[in-house]
Amino acid sequence: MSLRFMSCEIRIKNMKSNICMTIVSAVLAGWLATSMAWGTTKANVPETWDTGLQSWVTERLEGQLPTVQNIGGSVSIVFNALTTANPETARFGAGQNGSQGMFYGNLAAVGARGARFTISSIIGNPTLQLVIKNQVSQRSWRCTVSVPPAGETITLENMFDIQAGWTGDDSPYLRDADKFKQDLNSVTLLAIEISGDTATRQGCTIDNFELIGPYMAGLVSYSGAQKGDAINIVADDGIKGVPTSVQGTSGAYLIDHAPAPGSYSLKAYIDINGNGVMDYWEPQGVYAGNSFNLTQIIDQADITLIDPTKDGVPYWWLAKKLGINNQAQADAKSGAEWVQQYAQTEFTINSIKHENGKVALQWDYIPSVQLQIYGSSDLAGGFDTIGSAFESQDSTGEGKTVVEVEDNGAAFFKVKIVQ
Ligand SMILES: [Ca+2]
Ligand SMILES: [Ca+2]
Repeated sequence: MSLRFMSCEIRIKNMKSNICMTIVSAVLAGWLATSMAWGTTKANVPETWDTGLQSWVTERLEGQLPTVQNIGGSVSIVFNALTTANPETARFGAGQNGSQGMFYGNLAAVGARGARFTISSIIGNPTLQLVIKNQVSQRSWRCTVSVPPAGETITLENMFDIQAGWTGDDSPYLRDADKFKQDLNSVTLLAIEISGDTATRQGCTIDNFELIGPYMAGLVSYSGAQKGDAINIVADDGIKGVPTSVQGTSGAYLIDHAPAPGSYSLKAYIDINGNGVMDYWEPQGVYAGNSFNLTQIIDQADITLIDPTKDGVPYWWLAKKLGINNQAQADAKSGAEWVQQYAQTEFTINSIKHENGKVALQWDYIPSVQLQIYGSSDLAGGFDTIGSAFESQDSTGEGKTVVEVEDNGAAFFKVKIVQ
C-alpha cells in the first residue's frame, strides 16, 4: 500500500510540473513571435515586387501549385492547363517573413483599414479571394475579389469591414464583426487565394499590394493680407498633402499615403512666390498636435496660417518694402526701428479733395503701428491733431491706407507714428 501511494504521489507531481512547463513555453513562444513581428507591421507601404518576390510563400490547397514568377516587377500567378479538368486552389501569402513582415502582426495597431492592390493580365477565369488568418484564434476570414475583364488593369480596395464581404471559417462567427476586428490584432497570414479549373490556363498579375492605413486630414485657413492659393501641406518635409477643396487661401487637405506607424509633424504654408519651398515671410502654420505617431486616422489636423512677424511687423512687409533678404537680417533690428527707417525714407501722403467737403488721405500701409493725423493751414501756425490716434489698416487690400478727414481748410497734412 505504502509503495503504491508513493508511486501515485510522484505521478501527480510530474503532471503538475509538465503542465506548468507547457504553459511557460507557450507564452514565451507567443511573446517572441509577436515582439519580433510587431515592429515591422506597416500600412501605406506597398509591396511593389520591383526587386523580387520578397519571401511571399505559395501554398497548395488543392491540385497543382501554380507557377509564381516576378515578371517586370510584378507577381504573376498561373495554373497551367492540364489534360483533365481539376479544381486547383493555392494561396500566395505574406506571413512573418513575407515583405519583411509588413503584413504580419497587429494590423489594428498600425491603423490598417483594408488592402489595396492592382490586378491585371487575367488568363482564363480565375477566382480570387483575400484571406486573413489569426495567429491566436486560428480563425481565417476571406473576401472575394472582383476580377477585371481580360486586358484591363484595375486597382482594388478591400476594406477590413465585415460589411465589405468578409466571411469567417469558424461556424459560430461567420459574420461576427467584433471577432473579425479582434482577429486583426494578431495576423499570421495575409494571402491571395487563387482558384481555377486547369482544363484551361488560369492566372493573373498583381502589383503594389499594401495595407490601406490611416490618413491625415484637416482644414487650412488664412485670413492675412498676402495673396496666393498655392497651399502646400507637408508632413516631415517629405510627404506632401493634397488640397482637396481649397478656395483662395483656405480649405481642406488630405495626406493618405504616409507610412504607418511613423512619427510625423505637419506644417502648411502658402507658396506665394511659387518657388516650391517655405520662405521666411510666407503665411505658415503647424498642427497643434505635433508631433504624433500615426497609428490611427487623424481627421482634425487643422492648421491656421499666420504671417510671421518681427515685433508684430510682418516679414513679408519688410521683404517687400525694405528688401530684407532673410530672417536673420529682419531680426537684426526691432520692428519699430524698421518702421521708423521706412517712414523716414519712403513715406509720402497723397491728398485728394472731394466735393463732399472731405479730404481723402492715402499712403502706403505700414503694419502694426498706431497713427495720428495732423493738419496745418499755413505751416507757420503749426499743426493740430485731426481726430484721434488709430490702428493702421490696409484699407484697400492692396497695401494702401485711406482715411477721409473733414476739409477744415488745412492745406498741409502729416501722419505720425505714435506707438
Ligand atoms: Ca512593381
Ligand atoms: Ca516660397
